[in-house]
Amino acid sequence: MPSDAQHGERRHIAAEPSFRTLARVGVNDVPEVRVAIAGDWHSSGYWARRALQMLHEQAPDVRTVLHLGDFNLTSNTPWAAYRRSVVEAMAQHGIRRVLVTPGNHDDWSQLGRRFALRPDEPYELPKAQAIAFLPRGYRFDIGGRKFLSFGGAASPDQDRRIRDKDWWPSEEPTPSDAVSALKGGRIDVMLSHEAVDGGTHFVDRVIKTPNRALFSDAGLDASRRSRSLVTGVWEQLAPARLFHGHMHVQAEGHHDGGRSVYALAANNSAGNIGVLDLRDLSWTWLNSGSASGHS
Ligand SMILES: [Mn+2]
Repeated sequence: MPSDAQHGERRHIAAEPSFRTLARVGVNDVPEVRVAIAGDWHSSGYWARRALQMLHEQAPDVRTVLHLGDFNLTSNTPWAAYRRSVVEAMAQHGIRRVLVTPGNHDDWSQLGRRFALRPDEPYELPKAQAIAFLPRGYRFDIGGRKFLSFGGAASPDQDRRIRDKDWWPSEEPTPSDAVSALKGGRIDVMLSHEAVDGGTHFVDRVIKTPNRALFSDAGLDASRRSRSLVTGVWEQLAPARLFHGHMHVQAEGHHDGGRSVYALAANNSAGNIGVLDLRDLSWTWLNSGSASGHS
């Protein structure tokens, strides 16, 4: 396997200098035709097991899960149990890698340090190397499709949180992150935690009626700023597909030029996970029970 992976990577680099095949956390010995994409899990080991079981039942060929953040990377004790649940469920259901586009509830003290040190490398968890967090602006290639991961989001309830414990200033993407993300040209699929403005009608409606009991003016300003920045990246790169989490609702929006936006719901909800066919970029929601729902 290592020599195959290396060979694949070399061939790939010759063709596409700015995209990587993720050799170290990769599945380069297996041609991938479909990948799964999942919304927020918030350290629910129960849900992670259920979602991966559902995935295995409905799409047993899938080897990669692209996670849209609020995976809840942290270092406390429930984290170890949750991480173990995810790793065990991955092994049980044939999932070779989980690549996380970080959310606002992933430990940016840890991520920020690591990404500053190695800006071009996925952060493979020391005790679970098949789970890797992607730097903001990271580009990669699976099944011939070009992906951009643009993680982070501003917490609208940041005034109720403790700085550097469960809220981090660096969770919010910056204008210079956006500039870097735009370099490297066109992409097929953008993955973000943060929502965009004008992506789906339902998310736009949710944004218009914020929970003012939880969210301060400053928090809502930060959220607006972060969303508008991610919206700019999305509009300028104009990918065929954008997938985001953060809003905890399932929605889809279809735009000119065959471009679509999918908002993924959080753990314990329908619309948390689905399958993207890399041949034609078609998307199928996976739901418990037989129906595959649309909102
Ligand atoms: Mn969340």
